[in-house]
This record gives sequence, structure tokens and C-alpha cells, in this order.
Amino acid sequence: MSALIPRPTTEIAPGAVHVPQWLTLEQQRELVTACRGWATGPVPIRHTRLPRGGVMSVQTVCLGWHWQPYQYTRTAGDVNGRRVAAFPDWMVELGRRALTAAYADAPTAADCTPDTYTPDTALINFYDGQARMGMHQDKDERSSAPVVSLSIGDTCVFRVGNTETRTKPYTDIELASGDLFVLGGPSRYVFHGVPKVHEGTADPATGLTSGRLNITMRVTGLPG
Ligand SMILES: O=C(O)CCC(=O)C(=O)O
Repeated sequence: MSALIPRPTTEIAPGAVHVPQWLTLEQQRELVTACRGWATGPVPIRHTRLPRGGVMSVQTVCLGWHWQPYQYTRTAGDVNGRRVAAFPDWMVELGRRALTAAYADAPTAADCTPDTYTPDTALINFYDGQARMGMHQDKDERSSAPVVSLSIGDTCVFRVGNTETRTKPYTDIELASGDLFVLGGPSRYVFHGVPKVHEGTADPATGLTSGRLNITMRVTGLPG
């Protein structure tokens, strides 16, 4: 779609809001630089191993808490045993601004308001080549606070489903570089996934010459 035509903020389902082009190019560049640093350590980015032996096609690095199926820990026992990088205060602020933007005209998300939203973990996913993400629910958190998602780089198809099944009904939308998506309220636990990434659509001006970066901020609800 032509960048000349602004895409409107859309509530895809109650509490599931898409805010196109929310991040400026400068913010995207800064996030790419920060993610490059986190990707190298203290816990390097890796393909997550699944309990049944499979390996996720996306590569993931975490902040605040380390996620591995299906739990959060402070240290990365499945990688190098080190504690993950801290969740930075500036990212808490970014998360709050994201909620404000998403829910300004769609206040359907319960549980927290932008002022008190305090994400304590981020999963940073990098999609290259044929990487995809199957339909799943984000349910390893002990909090039902919204999940804030930021996209940079290649455009993808993002599938927003329902809370009952991995299959239809679902809605496919495109997430492009700079887009914000929030899953909260009645949509906090919908199945969702990334069935396709449109390779080669990234704008190199973000600092990412290929692939797709996705950052999801969450509230684990875990103590300490
Ligand atoms: O890459 C995306 O946009 C979605 C990522 C996701 O679903 C997740 O990290 O749970």
C-alpha cells in the first residue's frame, strides 16, 4: 500500500488495536541499534527449542525475564545460564505511550490504564528467510495486562484469531515497519501468529537491511 495514503488506527476486535506507523524512523533506528546490542548478550539471540524437539524458526532474545516454553525465569538455563539484560525504564515509558495511543479511542482493555502499565519483560523476535510464527496464545504470564507489539523491517501478515481455537474465525492484517499492535481486554488471550513475512520490503533507513524485528512487551506478574 502506498505510504502516501495513511492507514487508520483500527480496532480489529475488542481490545485488539492496530496503530500503523506509530514509531518514527528515528525511534525505529534506535530500537534496531538497541536490539543489535541485546542480541549479542549477556544471553545471545537464539532459536528457541520446543519441548517436543522442534526449533522455532524465529530467533529470540529476552529482556527482564527469559522466556522458554512455557515459563519465565531470570536466567537463561536453555542458553548459557546467564541472567538476561534488564528491562529498561525507557521501554516502560514507551509501553505506556503505546497503550495511550492504542486505547485513546478504544478503551476496551481492562486491568490496567496506560499510567500504571509496567511491562517487565520483552520478547524480541527476529524473522529472516522463511521464519514464521504459528498460532498461539500468550498465556505464560500471570497477568492479563495488555501485550504491546512493535514491528520494524519487513512487512508481515499478522493473523488475529479467537480465544477458542487456532483456526477460523481469524482476521489477517499487514504489520509494516513502525506499526504498533496491542492485544488487551477481551482480546488478550486470542490465538495469533505470523503466517508470512514479505521478504525484501524493509526500508534500510531503519538500520535493518533485511528481515523483520518484533518486540512484544508484557507484564509477567511474577515477583522480584
Ligand atoms: O511477530 C509478531 O508480530 C508476533 C509475535 C508473537 O506473537 C509473540 O511473540 O508471541
